[in-house]
Amino acid sequence: MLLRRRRSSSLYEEAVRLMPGGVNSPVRAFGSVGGTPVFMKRGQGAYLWDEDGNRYIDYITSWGPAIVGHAHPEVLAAIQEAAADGLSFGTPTARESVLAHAIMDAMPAIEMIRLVSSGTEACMSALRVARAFTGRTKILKFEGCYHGHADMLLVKPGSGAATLGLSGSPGVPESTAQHTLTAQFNNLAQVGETFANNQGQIAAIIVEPIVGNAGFIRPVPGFMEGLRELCDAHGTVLIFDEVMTGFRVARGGYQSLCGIKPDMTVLGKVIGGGMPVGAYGGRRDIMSMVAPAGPVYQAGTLSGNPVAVACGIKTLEILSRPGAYEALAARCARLTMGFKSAAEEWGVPMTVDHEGGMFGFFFAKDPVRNYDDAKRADLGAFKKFFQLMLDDGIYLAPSAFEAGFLSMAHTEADIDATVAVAKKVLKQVAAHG
Ligand code: HOZ
Repeated sequence: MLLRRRRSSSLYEEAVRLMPGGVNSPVRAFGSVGGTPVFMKRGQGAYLWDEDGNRYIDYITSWGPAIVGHAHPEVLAAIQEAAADGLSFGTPTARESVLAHAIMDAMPAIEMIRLVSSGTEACMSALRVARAFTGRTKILKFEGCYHGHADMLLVKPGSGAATLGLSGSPGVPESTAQHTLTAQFNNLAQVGETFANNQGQIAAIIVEPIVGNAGFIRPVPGFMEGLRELCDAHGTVLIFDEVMTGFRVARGGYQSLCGIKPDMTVLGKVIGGGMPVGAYGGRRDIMSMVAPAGPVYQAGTLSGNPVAVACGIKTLEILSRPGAYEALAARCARLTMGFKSAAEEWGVPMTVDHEGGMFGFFFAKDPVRNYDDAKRADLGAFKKFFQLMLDDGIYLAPSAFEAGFLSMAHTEADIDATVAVAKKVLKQVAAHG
């Protein structure tokens, strides 16, 4: 099946004249996979329909937030009910505490929380607080991890920058970037050396506990434990960026699976259920630094927005129902094993992995443990796979450096249909060489 997308093409032509690259977030531009971005018009459950009326099984789910499926009727009702009372007041509202409870019940390491409007905002705010708490300036992040686009975090970032092959960004002052140290994910020895070379200077380590912005890369056994020990030994704040993994790989995020308690946690995506909500939180002594309880300033007109918060509350409530995560994990396993066995059938090297409702795959023979490994995977094979899948109605992330996300609306039949397409497509990828 070759889908025709005439209207997407003309909308894109117009958009490139209006917006940089025709998009409002770089990965959407299909820069590394080629072709014209698909302009989506409507989503329902596990599906998206584009402006030309083509239907796709969606494996991006808005990059994670649409975990209960697009346009879930209960979520829509909650939003409508909140909206009927007014869109934004710039005052405290009762719902904010309801969402705070829902998050803190699932993540006991969060003893106090601040709601913001995006993951970027949450990450930069958490780091400001960590710096104030420790009285130190340097931070340590991992190559290929993405924590939003704040200046200090655009150093060897993943996501769109990795997709475009950028290791940083012009416009970030050297005087800012110099305080950001980097190490290879899963390389504890390198982290240890970095501490040794920067004694008493590292305020925080920020890490995606499963990397989702350089493809899907899980930590090797002992890595997270090692980070915790090093942070304890050096008085450094350990921040888990669970924007992707929070309420996605498990209700309590990756921290509930690995049993490591971070000092701070950053959230986004699922907690807003598709509306702009981010959050940062953690130890009470650290969070008490935040204004007006403490001196660290951070504010936002739309923080805790009533409609967005209502959307998040209902999403988390649906997710808390029995069997939600088991079903997500079972479908992810079915999908990734389906990809793997199809790849094996045609002799295409592929690694796959998943946790809860998040998955990834690389066209690689050996396990991918870090960003360097991810860059060595066969990006040409990914590009071919992506394009052929898209032309057959399967919407995957348009970058080898992004993860995939399933929703509760994806049925076994959706997964099997996807695997059937993948089988056909991988044969062509194999023929392509
Ligand atoms: N940075 C997001 C994924 N890691 C992409 C967001 C978007 O393009 O919507």
